[in-house]
Amino acid sequence: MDTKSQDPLLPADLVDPSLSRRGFLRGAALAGGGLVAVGLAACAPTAAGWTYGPVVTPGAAAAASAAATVAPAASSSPAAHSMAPSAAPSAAASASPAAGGPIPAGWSAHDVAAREVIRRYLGDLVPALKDIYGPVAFAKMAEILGAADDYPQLKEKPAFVQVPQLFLQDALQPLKPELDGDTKVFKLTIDAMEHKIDELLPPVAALGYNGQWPGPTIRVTQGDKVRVLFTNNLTETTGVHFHGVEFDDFFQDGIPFVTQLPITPGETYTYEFVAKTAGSLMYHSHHNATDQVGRGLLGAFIVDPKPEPVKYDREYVWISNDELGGFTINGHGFPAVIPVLAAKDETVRIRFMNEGIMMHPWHLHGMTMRVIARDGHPLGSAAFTCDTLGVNPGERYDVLIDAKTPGVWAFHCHILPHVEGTNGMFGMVNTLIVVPEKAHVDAIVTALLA
Ligand SMILES: [Cu+2]
Repeated sequence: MDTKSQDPLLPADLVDPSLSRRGFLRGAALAGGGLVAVGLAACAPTAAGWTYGPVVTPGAAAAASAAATVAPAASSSPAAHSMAPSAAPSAAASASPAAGGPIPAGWSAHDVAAREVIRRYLGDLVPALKDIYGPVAFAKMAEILGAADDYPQLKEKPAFVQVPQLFLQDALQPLKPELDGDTKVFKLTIDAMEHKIDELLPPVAALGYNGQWPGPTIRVTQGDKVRVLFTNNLTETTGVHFHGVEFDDFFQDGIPFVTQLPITPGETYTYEFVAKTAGSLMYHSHHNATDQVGRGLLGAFIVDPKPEPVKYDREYVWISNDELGGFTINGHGFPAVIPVLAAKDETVRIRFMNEGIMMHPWHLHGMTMRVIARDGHPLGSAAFTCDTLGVNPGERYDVLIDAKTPGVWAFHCHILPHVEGTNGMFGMVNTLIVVPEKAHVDAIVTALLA
């Protein structure tokens, strides 16, 4: 298995497999520039007067004083249990005029908080955008962000870099197997852990494979013999199901009291099967799953067909969840979500996987998605093009995006209470950032690592 070719965000020539944490930074840096445009052009809440109306106070001075006391979205939200964790921090932490400069006339606390989210998202990447997008576009971005205020986040790393779980990139990179003859052997632990959805929020009591949410990607080639050992470090029992696999032996299916006894605390349990089914699959708990999957026991299982018929330049695994921690993409809520980046004329493959309990319609601005596979199975002549793709719980969809138009493009769930609230954007928001040249990617990375 060539790990160099499997980084989800970067072309092979940029990946040093020995530097996965640095790889995370690279991945994060890639798309960092994009959020400016999200705040501006794509998802700016211009008339949030319905369910999540801004905390309106007349006049700039009043808005300024209200900013620090804006009520958490949970208090007014029908999805309160899920919204609160992602929505609260922008107002609670730093959306104050003292931290961000004067409040423009006509703004409410909502505007202050919404801008704060984008400021946190871009962090100290902002200066690097000048060389990427050119002076004219950069000037617009700087004006929109209020860069002249010299706000504190201009000197801080972007939110998605600050999340302590720097395992995120590791999670998106495949786990390296050991070889036992011609069998690929993966060893994982099942752990209780503290997990930060967003660096400004207190950690949640989560569960993870190898201490990660999502767990590390397990990736093999169609036809491989696969053995996966799970050591249960929890104080409760569990079971692991490989979702989408066509098993020869139903006792490998991972369902306690149907195909096996539960895996007890301290026990190491082995699953073994041939990866007959190619495509985007998953693995997750299938025991007390409402709680265990909702708390993070989930991961991607990718089986590459041999040969791979689909050509693409970059790849991204996109696992959604909507229970503990609110609305998340790969275990984090916006602005702590790593963007998707591509250079112009590249093709990006996204593997949507829904590990939550509700459907999420993923909507890409500015370009379309070519849907090529459902639940790992190629659609062939039934492939279709769309800009909004509903992904139900348990489903996986593979899409190709031709990054033909440079810019920053919002890419988000279109159930609006999952993405925008009183405190600005949160949760299931991401961006596709198309830069003019591959070299621009390196420029952002260099700025981020500096
Ligand atoms: Cu959604």
